[in-house]
Amino acid sequence: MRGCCPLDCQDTCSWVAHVEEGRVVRVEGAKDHPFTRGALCAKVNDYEQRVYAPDRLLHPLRRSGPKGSGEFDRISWDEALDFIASGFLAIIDESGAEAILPLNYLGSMGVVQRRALMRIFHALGASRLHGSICGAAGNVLAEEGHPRGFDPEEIVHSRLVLLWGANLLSTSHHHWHFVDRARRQSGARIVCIDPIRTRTARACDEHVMLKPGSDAVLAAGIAHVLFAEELADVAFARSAVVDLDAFREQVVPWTPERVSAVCGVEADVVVRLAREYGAAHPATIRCGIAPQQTRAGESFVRALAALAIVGGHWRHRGGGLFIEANPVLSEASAARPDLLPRETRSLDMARLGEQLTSIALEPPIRALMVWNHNPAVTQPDSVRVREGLAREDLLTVVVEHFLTDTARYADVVLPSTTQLEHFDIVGAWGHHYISLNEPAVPPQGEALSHGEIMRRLAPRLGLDHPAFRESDEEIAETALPDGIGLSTLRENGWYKTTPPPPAFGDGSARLTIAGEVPLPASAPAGDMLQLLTPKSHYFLNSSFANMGRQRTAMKRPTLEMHAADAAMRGLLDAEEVEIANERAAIRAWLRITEDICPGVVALAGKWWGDAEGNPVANLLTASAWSPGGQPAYNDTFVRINSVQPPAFARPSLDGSFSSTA
Ligand SMILES: Nc1nc2c(c(=O)[nH]1)N[C@H]1C(S)=C(S)[C@@H](COP(=O)(O)OP(=O)(O)OC[C@H]3O[C@@H](n4cnc5c(=O)[nH]c(N)nc54)[C@H](O)[C@@H]3O)O[C@H]1N2
Ligand SMILES: Nc1nc2c(c(=O)[nH]1)N[C@H]1C(S)=C(S)[C@@H](COP(=O)(O)OP(=O)(O)OC[C@H]3O[C@@H](n4cnc5c(=O)[nH]c(N)nc54)[C@H](O)[C@@H]3O)O[C@H]1N2
Ligand code: SF4
Ligand SMILES: [Mo]
Repeated sequence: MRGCCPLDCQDTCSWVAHVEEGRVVRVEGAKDHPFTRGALCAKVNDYEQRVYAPDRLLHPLRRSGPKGSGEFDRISWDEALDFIASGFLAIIDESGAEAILPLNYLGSMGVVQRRALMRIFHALGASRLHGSICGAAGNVLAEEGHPRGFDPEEIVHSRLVLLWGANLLSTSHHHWHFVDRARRQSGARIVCIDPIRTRTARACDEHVMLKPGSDAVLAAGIAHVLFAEELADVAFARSAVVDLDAFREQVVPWTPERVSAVCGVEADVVVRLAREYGAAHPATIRCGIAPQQTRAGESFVRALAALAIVGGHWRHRGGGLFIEANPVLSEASAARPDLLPRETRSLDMARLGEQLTSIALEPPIRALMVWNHNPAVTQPDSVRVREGLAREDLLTVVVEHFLTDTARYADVVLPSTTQLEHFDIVGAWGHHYISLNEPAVPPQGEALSHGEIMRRLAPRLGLDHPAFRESDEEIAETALPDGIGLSTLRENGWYKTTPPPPAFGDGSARLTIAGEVPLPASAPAGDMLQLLTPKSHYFLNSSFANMGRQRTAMKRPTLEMHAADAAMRGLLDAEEVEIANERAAIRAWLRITEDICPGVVALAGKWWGDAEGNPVANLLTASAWSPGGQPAYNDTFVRINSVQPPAFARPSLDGSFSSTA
């Protein structure tokens, strides 16, 4: 059966599910899909294991113990939905519908799984949601009109690819294929700019190791050389932006020597990079997500957008800046915002901890329905998020596949179908294909698709608009562009849409590229190190952290540290360490390496609190955002201490400490 991967990944692969005697026995990447090219990734190539996992949620649950304890009793769907409906209606009566928050993210990118339930909350007049806990900084630039991508298959025409804080071989290896083809076909050079020598960095022609957060300075240095050596495409830049002179002024002080002192990159490397970047026609900057995740996220993206414009690379096919690409799909309309009874407030989804604990919010949030999201692990400042989720007066419903850290705080847990059990269509944020997903097997246990949950819950809330009677296929169809129906998608299992190419540089200059050149965040104390929390090879954010194979492959929570930093602290390879700051303390095993920038430590993988050492990285991150709302996960500094039994402090799930000494 033809389907596709629903996960929050730029590759959105198409797959074929092989069914024998009513069970999926294997999923394999669609061989005829131009982007998937027959391969899934190390996370997903046994997705059927997720369907039949022993810890899969298969029926509704109602809390029987304290919040967060994970103690539940099995209940029926009727009991669960009646309980939710009466709870919501009582809250609407007392505080108004805006006291209810539908909290969802990208656990599944399917149109039905993501949007169907929103129809209910729109019709009720509940609070809406905006913002992002991923790449909000890039979104800010896009809202200003900056193009942030093109058809990634065209990257094969590029002559120089700068993978700027992007770890493609782990996070989107189908994209790597096209980058590597540029190298094999036309001798393109591939340079990785990353504080860590990642799997991807090792596969590139060059790895430039820089201090985290110093990227805007490096970009300013490159621009400085482009202007100084007359390598800038001034005519193109002038036709695209309104502030070229201000930008040129801004980079004048950033000589290669000054850049070198800030970034830790040799001055002659800065000069050489700039010369290569000026000479390549075209060059592409492939901008990743992690470097956006600082208080200066927007300045980082603006600096890269500026380089692409000043270099004139957008003139050529396969050149410019690539952050993301989307097919033509009107996903939001499947959520039926037209059902809103009135203008309602919209809350920033990246500030959940603040919103659940703030006394200023009027009305306060009294009910949450969570789907496709594990905020207790993935939102910044999870100490505060968990404090909010633990509120006795908060009615929390979590729709999930598994009893995640978040689901443990729920009053009611509802079991969701997985991608092999429901119909859906999926857009993409890394290419231009709309993908079809046909169910391969019926729902397991009592799991329901989000469309079906909508159809059963809506009448209990007194909602009887025809939108609440639509089938999952009809819900999906609402998002499709004119002229494309499900029958079109069924021909191949996908359909490539081609959005118009970025229109700028046509003389109607309107963009801005000047701004500040932020310096990297500095440690609050001399003995503290900067904590990075990059994506892991085998987990998809916190998804799969409970799955046996993926967890075995990850071995154990591992903190990477430079040998010089370890020596200074007398720490030994493979020993257990405490990672602590004023917020919390978690534990991991040390890996001493030369492959990370000194002064920096990295904990890959969004582990759940049930892993040994409670290695939930976001217990350490602050409630801090860029001006555009980008969570600043990377602006986190920690102390690393050896764990000397028996005198170690072990944080509980809510971040408080209990001494085991
Ligand atoms: N295997 C796997 N794949 C995934 C995911 C996953 O969890 N696991 N998650 C998916 C999601 S939601 C996303 S957003 C994408 C993210 O995809 P990527 O952006 O490729 O992944 P990240 O690990 O967030 O960051 C990439 C690199 O940025 C580096 N970096 C960190 N700080 C800085 C900095 O200040 N400057 C520079 N230049 N580099 C820096 C990190 O060391 C890391 O190697 O991946 C998607 N794909
Ligand atoms: N410190 C730190 N924090 C980060 C990041 C970081 O790099 N460092 N990365 C950030 C980024 S880039 C992102 S995108 C976010 C990701 O944050 P989240 O969106 O919370 O990502 P996941 O951890 O994958 O959680 C998604 C949940 O959705 C569930 N799910 C999947 N499919 C379905 C479905 O069909 N139905 C239902 N009901 N549930 C489903 C999964 O089981 C999983 O528990 O995290 C952010 N947080
Ligand atoms: S996670 Fe990404 S690479 Fe892996 S199967 Fe899904 S879409 Fe493909
Ligand atoms: Mo993300």
